[in-house]
Amino acid sequence: MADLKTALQERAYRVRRYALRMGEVQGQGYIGQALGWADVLAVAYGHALNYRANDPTWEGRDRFLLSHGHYAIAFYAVLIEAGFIAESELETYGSDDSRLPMSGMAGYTPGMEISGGSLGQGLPIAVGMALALRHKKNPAFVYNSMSDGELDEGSTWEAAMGAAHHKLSNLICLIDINNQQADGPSSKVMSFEPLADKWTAFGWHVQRVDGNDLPAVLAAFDVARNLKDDKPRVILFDTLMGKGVPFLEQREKNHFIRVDPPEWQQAIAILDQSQHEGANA
Ligand SMILES: Cc1ncc(C[n+]2csc(CCOP(=O)(O)OP(=O)(O)O)c2C)c(N)n1
Ligand SMILES: [Mg+2]
Repeated sequence: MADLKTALQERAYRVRRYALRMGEVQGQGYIGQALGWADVLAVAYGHALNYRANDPTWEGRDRFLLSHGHYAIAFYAVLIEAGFIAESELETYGSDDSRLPMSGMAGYTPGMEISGGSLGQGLPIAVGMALALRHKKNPAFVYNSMSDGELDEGSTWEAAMGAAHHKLSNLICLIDINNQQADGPSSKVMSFEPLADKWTAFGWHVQRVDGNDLPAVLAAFDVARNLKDDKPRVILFDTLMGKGVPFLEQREKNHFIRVDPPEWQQAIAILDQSQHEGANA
């Protein structure tokens, strides 16, 4: 178990590092979100999901929907880590003809199931996929990865109601509660607490954990995958934008964290240093 946690922690470090390198290529990117969501993605692709990196459309794969398409930089980082994309390809991030456009696009990137980004569409699509898989007696899970801003969308709650009605125990929704949206803190834009109570009332099995506490993230995925009841499952992950790079964690939070050109390499150096120290601790 200790080995698994260490291996996942190393994966999370590399996900953060790939994301920072892509950010440097373009001089921009939703890096605060990528650093905050890296632990969840590392556990998803390093432990929880069934997939074949060399056969991304394998019928038996668990489906992972990137509903918040602007998190693409984070997702490409984990696709590199998982072997869907060569590391060298990150140099093309966001450029013309790249398979790594700045918002996630199905058909461009191996492993990208949907074109997210128009927020609030992932969960409704996930409900349809989960229904279809059950109909076909395919035991795969559907994971919907989404942001707290998507809780403002009525479509999210319609889908939540439908998932419980249809007893979609093959659906696992992962929500990044970073308390940030484009127009400010989520609590100021459209308050959603008490969030666990809301999902419970909608008929879901609910867990709420620190999304940057890797052992807690791992345990939550295991609970969600192994439950024996017939409810859809949601994991609410409280995360910190910029996690792992203290000067970005402390930077005034907004949807698009400012990073000056020399800071990309500084951030990578800090990340490497803390990984090195952690490995020798
Ligand atoms: C339906 C829809 N409305 C508005 C937008 C514009 N938009 C893009 S990102 C974003 C912020 C949504 O909140 P969240 O994803 O939680 O932001 P973050 O945590 O990344 O700052 C908005 C409103 C959109 N992409 N889709
Ligand atoms: Mg948010």
